[in-house]
Amino acid sequence: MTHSRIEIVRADITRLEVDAIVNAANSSLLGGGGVDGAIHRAAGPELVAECRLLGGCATGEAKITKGYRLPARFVIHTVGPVWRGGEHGEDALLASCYRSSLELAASRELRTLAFPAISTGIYGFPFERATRLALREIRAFVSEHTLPQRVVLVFFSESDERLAHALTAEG
Ligand code: AR6
Repeated sequence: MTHSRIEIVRADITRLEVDAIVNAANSSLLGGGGVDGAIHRAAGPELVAECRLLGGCATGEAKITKGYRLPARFVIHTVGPVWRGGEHGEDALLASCYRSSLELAASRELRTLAFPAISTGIYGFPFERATRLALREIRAFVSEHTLPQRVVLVFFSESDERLAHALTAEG
């Protein structure tokens, strides 16, 4: 069962009108490919200018900026782990990305938050393992906090969205 406050959608995350979208960034926070590149393109050059002031971000942590030209008001930048076989703390670091982003959103009193599938693209984290972990962390957080009120898990491809729906049915 998906929690009533957790939603799974297929979308381009840069189009979503939510309080904040999460960016699957790298530790420089200065942009890159994948969803990071799409977010920086859609937000405009002011985003990288603000990111330059943040001094990077450690893996598993999160930092917030404004959303500039995005429909989202804020961007929460988090740095997922690079998959190195699963024995290098990858699960704990990915869980920490979700928790840190949710904590930051709650501390800013944000009501709606959208996540991409962090680390499952260029960083190579196995999709099913990452999605189960994301669901577990988000469910645990929302059961203990009133904010964010709604959390959206965004998938880019139809097959990823379908698989995510199947995984939510597991429990
Ligand atoms: N909206 C929603 N999801 C998207 C979008 C989009 N517009 N574009 C891609 N995805 P990735 P990572 C999905 O590679 O694995 C960057 O260079 C994509 O299908 O963007 O955490 C950073 O700077 C995949 O499921 O992030 C880092 O160097 C998911 O987003 C590195 O990539 C994450 O894929 C981070 O790699």
